[in-house]
Amino acid sequence: MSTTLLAPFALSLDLDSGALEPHTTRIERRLSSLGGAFADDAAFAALVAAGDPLVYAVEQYDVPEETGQLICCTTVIEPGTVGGELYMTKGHFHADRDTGEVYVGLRGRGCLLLATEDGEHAELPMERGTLAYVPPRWAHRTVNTGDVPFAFLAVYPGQAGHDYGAIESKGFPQRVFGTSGGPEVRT
Ligand code: M6P
Ligand code: ZN
Repeated sequence: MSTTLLAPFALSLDLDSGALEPHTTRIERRLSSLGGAFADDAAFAALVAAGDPLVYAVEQYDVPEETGQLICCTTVIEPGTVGGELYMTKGHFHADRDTGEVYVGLRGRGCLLLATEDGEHAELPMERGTLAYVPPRWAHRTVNTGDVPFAFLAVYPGQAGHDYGAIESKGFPQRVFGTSGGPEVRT
C-alpha cells in the first residue's frame, strides 16, 4: 500500500501558548476521564463532584494514520493537583511498539515520565526549548510541574497508535507530587 499523497501545508503554532491554528481535532480531557490515574481516590472523587476541571487539551491537524506520515499536535496541561499529585496526561505506549516520538517544550515546566514494560523508568524535566526524545518501546506521560499551563509540541509516526490499556491497569512506576520544596518524583 502506498502512502496517501497529501497537499503540503503550513500551520500557525503559537510558540508562547501551544495553540495550533487551524486544527481539525481538539481533545479536552477533564479529570473524570482520568479515573484510576491518581493515587488519592477520595481527592479525585471530590474534585470531579466539585466541577470536573479541565486537566489538558490536545490540538492536532489530522493526517492519515499510516506509515510515512508524521502526526503533529500540541498538548497544554493546566496547573493543578489531585491529593497533592500534579496534573498529568493519561500516558500510553504506542500500539506499534517500534515507533518513537519527539517532544518540544513551549511554555511552563513539566516532567516527562517514561517506562518500559520491564519496569525500567526515566524522568526528563522539560521547559521551553527542551527537545525530548521518546525512544520506541517506552510508555510516556507528561506532568505539569509548574504554576502556569505546560505546553509542548509532539511529532510521531502516523502508524504509531495509542495503547492506553497497560497504563490503565498497571500505571507508571513513578508519581510526581507538588511539595513546598518543588516537584518531587516518587518511585
Ligand atoms: C502528546 C502526544 C499525543 C498524546 C498527547 C496526550 O501530544 O503524545 O499522541 O495524545 O500527548 O497524551 P495521552 O494520549 O497519553 O493522553
Ligand atoms: Zn506517544
